[in-house]
Amino acid sequence: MTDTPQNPIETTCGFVAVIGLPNAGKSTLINQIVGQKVSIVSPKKQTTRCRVLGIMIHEDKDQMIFIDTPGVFDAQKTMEHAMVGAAFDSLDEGDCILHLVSANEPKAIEKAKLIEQRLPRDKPVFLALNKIDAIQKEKLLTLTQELNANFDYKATFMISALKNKGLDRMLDKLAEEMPKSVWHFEEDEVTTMPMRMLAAEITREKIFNQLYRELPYAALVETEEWEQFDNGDIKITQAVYIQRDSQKAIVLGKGGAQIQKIGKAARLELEEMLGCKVHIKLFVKVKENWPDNPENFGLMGL
Ligand SMILES: Nc1nc2c(ncn2[C@@H]2O[C@H](COP(=O)(O)OP(=O)(O)OP(=O)(O)O)[C@@H](O)[C@H]2O)c(=O)[nH]1
Ligand SMILES: [Mg+2]
Repeated sequence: MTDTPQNPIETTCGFVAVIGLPNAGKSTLINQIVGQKVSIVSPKKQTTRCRVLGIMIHEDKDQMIFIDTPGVFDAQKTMEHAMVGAAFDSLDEGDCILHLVSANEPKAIEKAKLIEQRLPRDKPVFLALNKIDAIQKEKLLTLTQELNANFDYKATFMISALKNKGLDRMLDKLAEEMPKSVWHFEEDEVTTMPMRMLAAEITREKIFNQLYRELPYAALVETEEWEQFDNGDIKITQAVYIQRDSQKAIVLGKGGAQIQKIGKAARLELEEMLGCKVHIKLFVKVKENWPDNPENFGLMGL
């Protein structure tokens, strides 16, 4: 027996499915754990539209693959059913489950039932109360007691994904649930999402953060071209699809000011991520009622 990290007896590797209501902080948590952005974040609900993997190595031994999922809500439209379906499918994939609840969610206990009724009884399920930085301590105790009365969680963690509080202890416990195995991914891999798609997601994040009302939900971003020049610069061309012609003027803004602002924010982040100069070109196009057509779900990673 050797002590190399890839010795199958010594290493573990497994999946942690992270499930919760929209806005619970799932993507924030996974980015914090992985140490870089793999999944986009916004203060608006239903930001994540598909399953995203965030991969990390714990204590040089355990490769933990976190599955970020779309928030669970009462789906009505075709696309919404696909999103919530992807979230529940992850329950089958996880070696253990982390149910993330925002401690400052109004009616958290009532709403958690939507998820609790679907949680598996045959594998370890953990509860994490997130956003403890934003709530009074007394409320946490009541929340913990009531949520544990409704489901038999293996343990409860109090965390702040944003402020990186309580995560080490949680990771130690989750690592104990990982099956003995060789690692499935290289040591430096953090996600399986292709760079073209991550770049499209970053633009979508800027849309979520800069536009209001129905517009973030009406937008779909696709990277159409990715070109690397001899000097190292990268040129990225993306289509921003919206549902109706009437939405075009708002996304473009006066004299194109709004779309330029979105492009600039995406460019700055991509330059930081890729470590080179990035040129980004965004084209706003209409794809009538795209959320109703499952043919478009591939573009969303569903
Ligand atoms: N105060 C505080 N805010 C947090 C914390 N974690 C996440 N947030 C904020 O909560 C909002 C939602 O975070 P996301 O990570 O996008 O939540 P999500 O669960 O992935 O949401 P969906 O993708 O819509 O399901 C963002 O504004 C985050 O900054 C936390 O620990 N404390
Ligand atoms: Mg998310």
